[in-house]
Amino acid sequence: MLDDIVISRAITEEYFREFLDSLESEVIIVGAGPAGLCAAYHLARSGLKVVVFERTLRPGGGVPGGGMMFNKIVVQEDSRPLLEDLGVGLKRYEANYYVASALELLGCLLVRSIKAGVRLFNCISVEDVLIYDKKVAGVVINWSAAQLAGLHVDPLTARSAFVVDATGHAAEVAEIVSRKSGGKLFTSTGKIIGEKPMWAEVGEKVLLDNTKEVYPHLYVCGMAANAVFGGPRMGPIFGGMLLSGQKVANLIINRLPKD
Ligand code: 48F
Repeated sequence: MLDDIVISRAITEEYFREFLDSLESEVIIVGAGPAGLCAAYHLARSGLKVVVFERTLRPGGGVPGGGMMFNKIVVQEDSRPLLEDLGVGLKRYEANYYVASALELLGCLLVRSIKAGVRLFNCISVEDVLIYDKKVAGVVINWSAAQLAGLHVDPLTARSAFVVDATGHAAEVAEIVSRKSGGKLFTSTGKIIGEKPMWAEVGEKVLLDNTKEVYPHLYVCGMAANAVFGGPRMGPIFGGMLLSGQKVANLIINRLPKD
């Protein structure tokens, strides 16, 4: 026998048990694209409590679209160990170029991060931040559906020791902090510099340097890092996104015990 109400109660109770337990954490990651998911996986694997908020119904950001909806991605040699660790099959194309299934990468990122303990909430948008004593201390969240419908719904909050902006090209969290702090980001202008035109070689090269703290207790990774610090975009090569996620995780892991 199956009781419709037991099914509804199971979903509701389990969702809100996890949600309540996620209101305070060590790291909140905004955006479940390749950089955010890779960061979440490495942070959770090191034993930290990690919460990811993703605006859309389907996590993965730009991964499943591959290049122009051709669902393959390219990665370079230095990111190969990371993909192998995730369990993603790679096909050598020519020296320093490997091709992978975009969907397999997304599947592996999701499975590995959730099994490592990441709490991933889709359909929730970050619309603001908490700033206590000039440090980012968490995020302000709302149902994406409420935003899409234009409903006047007040948000809720989630607190964490660190926040990571992994929102991609728009660098939404850094943009909010820049606006609300009066341009106090750790960039040359204090504001978002803005991404430069496509150039895979340079974009991938500067990405790891740009992956860092951009305001006290706010880090940027992935395309958001190049957008904030003025690096070029790089299109459907994804090695840098994954390495950037891993780097931001290591920066936070090395810092947490001291704070
Ligand atoms: O855009 P996205 O895939 O960012 P990424 O991880 O990777 C960039 C590549 O996809 C590609 C590229 C490759 O070289 O250049 O563009 O840096 O993933 C960002 C995720 O963040 C979500 C968004 O829906 C997407 O899934 N997101 C954006 N803003 C918010 C958000 C927000 N305010 N709240 C919650 N999620």
